[in-house]
Amino acid sequence: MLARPIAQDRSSDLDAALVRLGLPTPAREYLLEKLPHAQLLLTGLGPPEGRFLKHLCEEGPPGLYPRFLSGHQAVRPGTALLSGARDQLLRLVQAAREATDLHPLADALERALAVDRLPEATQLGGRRFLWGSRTYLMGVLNVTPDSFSDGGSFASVDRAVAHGLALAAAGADVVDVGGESTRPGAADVSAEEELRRVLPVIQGLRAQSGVPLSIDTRKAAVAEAALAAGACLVNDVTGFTADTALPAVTARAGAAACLMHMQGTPRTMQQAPHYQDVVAEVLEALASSVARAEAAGIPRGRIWVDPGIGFGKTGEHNLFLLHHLQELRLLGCPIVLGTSRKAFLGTLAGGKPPEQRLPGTLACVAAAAVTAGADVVRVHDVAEVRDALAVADAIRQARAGGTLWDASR
Ligand code: PMM
Repeated sequence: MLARPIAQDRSSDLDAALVRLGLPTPAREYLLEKLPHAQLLLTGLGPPEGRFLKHLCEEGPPGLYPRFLSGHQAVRPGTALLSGARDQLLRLVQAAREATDLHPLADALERALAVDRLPEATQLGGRRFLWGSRTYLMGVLNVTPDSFSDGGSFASVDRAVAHGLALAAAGADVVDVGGESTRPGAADVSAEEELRRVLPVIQGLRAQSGVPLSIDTRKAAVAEAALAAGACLVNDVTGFTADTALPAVTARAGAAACLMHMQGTPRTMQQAPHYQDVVAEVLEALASSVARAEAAGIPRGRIWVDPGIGFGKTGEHNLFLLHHLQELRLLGCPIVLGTSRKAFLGTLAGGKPPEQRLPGTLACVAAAAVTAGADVVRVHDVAEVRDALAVADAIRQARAGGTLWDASR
């Protein structure tokens, strides 16, 4: 059972309105607990949950509970929409808690009402990632002969290390080192070959820079050696589904994990991507990935999630996911977004090759930052994206609208 906020007042926006009313802080805090409106999409409801919601919301005292709209049960069984203010929804959670056997419904609703809460900060190397303060940058360093946009560019260790240092100097908060291409149709690489590519680069970067390093791999053997050499984040494009030893290796090293969603494998994923509801399926798969990470002992504050743009998804799927990225907030983890130079951006711009996709990349990261959809963007062009994010993050956080908005008066 899943309850997803598909539309929700943002507390920060509502608070700005309350400031305009001249209300003092305690009154604003009280109202922010009650007023925000949310539309929750419910899926996977059983008949008892459906009956309970219908009874309470349709026959309870007017105004006490949210509005309830049951889905077409012949077409979409177990679906419904709840629409109401926070205090109405909280009353419903309380009623579900007090009923027999409705705890899963209460839990699902409670999780949906907590999406405004910021994920726990992540400590990576010497740096603290304080979510909500700005959009963080993951710089891409592919040490592969065949990645789609930069394959072969950094084939020698010296060139790769120099590029990693340049990414750090340009403002990358973490540098993601990968030795296996995951572009559509890419062939598998052995652990030995992957290690031969990435290990000297990680060692070289570690010797010359304090920037946190991430290892982009699906293999426990590669991750283990990379973590021992100084990486502190494992970026697994299979979300801990490919190598069952990878979660434990990550946990043992005290490392963080970036868990991505992919439908299929790189070899076949773009042949016929298919979803009934791409957001729901990505959400459910990522929830399983997070559960695998937690079961291995990786704490919540060290788990990042990524919808896997372009991994077993059509251009339409990518755009729909980007439009609904906020729904992934339900997982309570920071959201990583990798759209840099990807094919759908080239298509939207009339068929541009990877080296001409920077404008599309900038538009995409800026849009995600303004809507607070992403906490980390994984990009090739760190300096350019950093400047775009400086503007987009400032727009999202703008609070000084003149004396009418001044909370201190
Ligand atoms: N994309 C690629 C590789 N690794 N990792 C994460 N977490 N998210 C992504 O979107 C992602 C990834 C493929 O792009 P590349 O060839 O430019 O590295």
